[in-house]
Amino acid sequence: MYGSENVVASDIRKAPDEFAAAGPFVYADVMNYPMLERIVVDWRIDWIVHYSALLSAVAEKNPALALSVNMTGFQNVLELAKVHRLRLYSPSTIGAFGPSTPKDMTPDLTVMRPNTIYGITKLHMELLGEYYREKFGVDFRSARYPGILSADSLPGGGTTDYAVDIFHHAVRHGHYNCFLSKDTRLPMMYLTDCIKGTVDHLVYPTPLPQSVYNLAAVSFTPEELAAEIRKHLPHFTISYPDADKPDFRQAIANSWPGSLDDSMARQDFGWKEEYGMEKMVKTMLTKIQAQVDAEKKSSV
Ligand code: VAH
Repeated sequence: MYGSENVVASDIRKAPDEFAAAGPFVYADVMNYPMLERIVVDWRIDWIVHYSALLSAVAEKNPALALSVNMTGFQNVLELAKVHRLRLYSPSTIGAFGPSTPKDMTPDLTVMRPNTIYGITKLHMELLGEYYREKFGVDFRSARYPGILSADSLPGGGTTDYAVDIFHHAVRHGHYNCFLSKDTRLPMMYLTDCIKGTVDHLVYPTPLPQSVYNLAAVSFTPEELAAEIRKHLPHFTISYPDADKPDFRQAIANSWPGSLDDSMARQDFGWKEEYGMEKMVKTMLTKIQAQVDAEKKSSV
């Protein structure tokens, strides 16, 4: 949209080869405020899109690191946005809801008592961002992402990871041992839709009525996803944990909504998904099959 020459990407790890030539890429530790401020000044940054966070499953395994990165890291970029008058976009998650939240068609504004470190840190982000917007006029924007599916990156330690893993196993092995129960309904979205919804929200010319919006596309269970995959791979099989030995991520998933009401995002900035279940499954399988074919070709 603005050209990669106008975007400074950053991480604490080297950029993947395919991104290295795309534009400026710098080392940035979100825990280091002076370092971040130097980047803002040296590169004349005016918008920050902040994604640094430990996801739900890894956060439960390392609460101290999750609190540092997810909370202190966000507080650093929020303070920078205040001091340097920056626009700040940082995504929240369905994980910011909790077990007492209405599970079906969960609205933007409702009971929010998350019982995971990830959810607590993301709710902290929402509330602090909203405070800075109201108190200091910071242009803070956020959307609650569902599980995001992409064929181009491997899962990053989340509870919705099964919805990506399943495709790689279906194409490569014909079977998948799902770590969630077959009836676990969760909101999901294909990456292309996530990027479009994020950019539409980020570039909207004026601050919107809400700081934080639900974003939704589809909701499905592992069993429903497996059935859709079988339309393309008829012999695909899936197995689930024993009911009396659930995976630790089952309790996390059980605390989240099964579907979201994102009508306010559709009303306020024209959000609309392009990928429904059929198109998403076909796209994921096609992309991953192409990856497998390329691997076989290069190994010959
Ligand atoms: C997770 N993929 O599973 C992330 C996401 C909706 C959940 O935030 O932790």
